[in-house]
Amino acid sequence: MNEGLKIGITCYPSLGGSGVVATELGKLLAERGHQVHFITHNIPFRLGSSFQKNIHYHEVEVNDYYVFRYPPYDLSLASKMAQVANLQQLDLLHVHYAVPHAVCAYLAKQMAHPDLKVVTTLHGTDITVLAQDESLKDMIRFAINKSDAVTAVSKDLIRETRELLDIERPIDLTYNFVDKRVYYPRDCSQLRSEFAYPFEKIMMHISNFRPVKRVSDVVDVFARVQEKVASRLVFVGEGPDMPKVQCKIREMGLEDRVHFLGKQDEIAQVISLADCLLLPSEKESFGLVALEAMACGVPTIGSEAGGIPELVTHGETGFLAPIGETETMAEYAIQLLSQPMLAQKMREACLHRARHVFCNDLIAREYEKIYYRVLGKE
Ligand code: GMT
Repeated sequence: MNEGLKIGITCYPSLGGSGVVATELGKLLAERGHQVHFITHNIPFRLGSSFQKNIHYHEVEVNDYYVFRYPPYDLSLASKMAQVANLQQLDLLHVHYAVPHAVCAYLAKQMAHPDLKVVTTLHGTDITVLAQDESLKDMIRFAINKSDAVTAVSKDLIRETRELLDIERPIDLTYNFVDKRVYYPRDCSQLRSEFAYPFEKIMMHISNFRPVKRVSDVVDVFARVQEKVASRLVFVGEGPDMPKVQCKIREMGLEDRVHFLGKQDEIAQVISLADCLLLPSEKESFGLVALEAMACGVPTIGSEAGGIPELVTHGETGFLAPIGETETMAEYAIQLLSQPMLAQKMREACLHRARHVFCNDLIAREYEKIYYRVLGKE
């Protein structure tokens, strides 16, 4: 049995898959007896405000000194990381998202005690979007190469990191995970009646409505499906493409069949309402929301982008089509929503796959193995 570790975690604390994964991992590690120190500019939203054993929070305060045109958040973060590492004698910093977190961790390591290690987890757009920016590319490559271990959330992201940044060092695969105590099919018969008649099906899309999510494709798919299957579309979340999507829905005369729930905290409850999730993204290193749906027994119909095919097994736990092929996606959705036996089979396959392949304990152990390896305590 290995000893408990002292781990600093830095992530984007607001809504977003990388912040969710980092926070949930921190909570799991704390339950497993490690001392976890979140070092962020706000309390991560998934952390909650109640006291949790083994979890500590260190706020990064940015100095707004009058000569600064731009307050230097990155320097304040690096300095705070080093301070916490020294004061708490952290074993390692686990940073989520390359920019600026892996760069700040490198700087912190130069200032902290000599045994401090840095583990960087790549989540997606830090590579698929930012690493295409020539002004950031060298810095991202530098931070990745200087980390003691690097993990990425899908094989596809590992491949893309190697290709885009010409990186040869080992990168560990650490899939996203769900906590089976939270994500399971919830009873939502009462809530369901607020959105749909008993004979109607519910299709759902959950995202931050960024252009990479191709939310307009969701509307195209739904427009075709509702001509053949009595159904409703429920949107959860909000973001930059929301006005465009609302306009499209009005133009297509679908507003009576579409519901917008805005941002929601109780995703397991909301997702359990759905008969299928739509995820037609342009880029998606993993697709945490499809895993959350899977764990609640809800199949995904989506694109073959990025790591989605590693999560959703085509024909077993959902259906996938090339990016932008909304007609094919609609055909799959009609098949799923109109064949109760297929829907039941997929639901069972979803529950099985989520519990056995992407379960929290399994992935937490993978991370622990990496920590002990970099610390030479295998
Ligand atoms: O998908 C988003 O827009 C949020 C983004 C993030 O950076 O928080 O999510 C990324 O990380 C998640 C957790 O690892 C992955 O499940 C998402 O697929 C990934 N998003 C993209 O690659 C677009």
